[in-house]
Amino acid sequence: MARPLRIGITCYPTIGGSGVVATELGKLMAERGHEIHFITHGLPFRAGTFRRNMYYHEVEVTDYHVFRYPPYELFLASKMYQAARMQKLDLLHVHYAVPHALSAFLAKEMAGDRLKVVTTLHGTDITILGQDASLKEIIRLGIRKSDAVTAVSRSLIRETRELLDIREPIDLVYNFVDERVYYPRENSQLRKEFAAPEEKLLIHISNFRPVKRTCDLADIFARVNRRVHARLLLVGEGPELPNLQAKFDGMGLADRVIFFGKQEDVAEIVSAADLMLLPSEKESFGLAALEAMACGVPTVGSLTGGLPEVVEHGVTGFLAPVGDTETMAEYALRLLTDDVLRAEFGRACVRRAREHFDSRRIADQYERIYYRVLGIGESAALSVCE
Ligand code: GMT
Repeated sequence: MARPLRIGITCYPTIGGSGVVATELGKLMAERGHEIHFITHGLPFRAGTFRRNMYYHEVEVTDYHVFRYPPYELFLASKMYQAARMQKLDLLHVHYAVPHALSAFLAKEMAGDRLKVVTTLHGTDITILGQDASLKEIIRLGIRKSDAVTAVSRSLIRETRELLDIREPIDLVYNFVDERVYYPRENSQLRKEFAAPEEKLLIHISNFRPVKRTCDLADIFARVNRRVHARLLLVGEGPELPNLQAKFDGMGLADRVIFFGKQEDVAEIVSAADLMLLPSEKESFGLAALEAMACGVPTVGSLTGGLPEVVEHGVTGFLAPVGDTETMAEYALRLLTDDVLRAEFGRACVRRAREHFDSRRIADQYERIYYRVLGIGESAALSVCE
């Protein structure tokens, strides 16, 4: 390592893939000897307890009486600037463009060009917000003023270029899981708590927003249940959850569904399942599919965004067009009714997770980008840009 860095990380600290990736990356970088300063409005989900080299600076928003909408992005920018000065930060790594890249830009304007900004695009910041004409230009500004921009899939890079007309280089850095946590576990005991021996276990993990198409999830599960006895594990919280619950009640399937709510240790639960379902409308990467894959659990999901870069169709899972619940249910049944095929997919899953989404490799890529923007060492010349 050239020299340990002082890195500020900003993300949404609540449940969601981008926050999980940012937090896990922070932990990995802290283990490598870098000093990590989370600058967020709450302690990031999965940050855990005290760790060496990890610090937390809370963004507090003052509700002054003239503010109809307290300007969170300005409080964040000020906190970034203060942390940069007090902790002598080398760079800010912000996850999710809106408003984090803009706040980082303001912090850099105050701190001077010595402070570098790396922005990681995660998906809906581009694929949903980037379509909003009133936000397009400001998102472009945040991206164009960053010293480096990364995206979590090739598909997201393509969409960023198309939607926002970005010509600057964008580094492709896939998401990762920590293989010390995500690996196939012998979970027969836990499994027994959820299902009878002859029953199959399906799982879905998300933030239950409309983009996850949870109605399709219910439809796929109902179709599967007509042919095999199955149960569905639901992990996460979100606005669609009450509707989904009502839908299962209406279908007479409520007793076959187990709602877990938010869970820290997803690896333990996912390892007990036979199959992950992810029928999303959009999915720039699909971290839940990777978490399952690393535990040897194949995914059946939709052919959308970056999901085909994660799930290899016919090898580590199956993908069908968005909304095609009939085909997704058929694929699920193919795997659930053939133990040999499922075991073969399971082995391929673990292999693929280790070969393509290994945490060390991804942390190396980010580290190279950090040194590159700072102009330190050989990495100044290296690039993984698309
Ligand atoms: O909607 C979500 O899944 C949450 C969202 C987020 O920003 O936390 O997830 C996005 O980033 C994840 C981490 O990079 C990706 O795995 C998800 O695919 C992406 N979600 C969408 O594109 C809908």
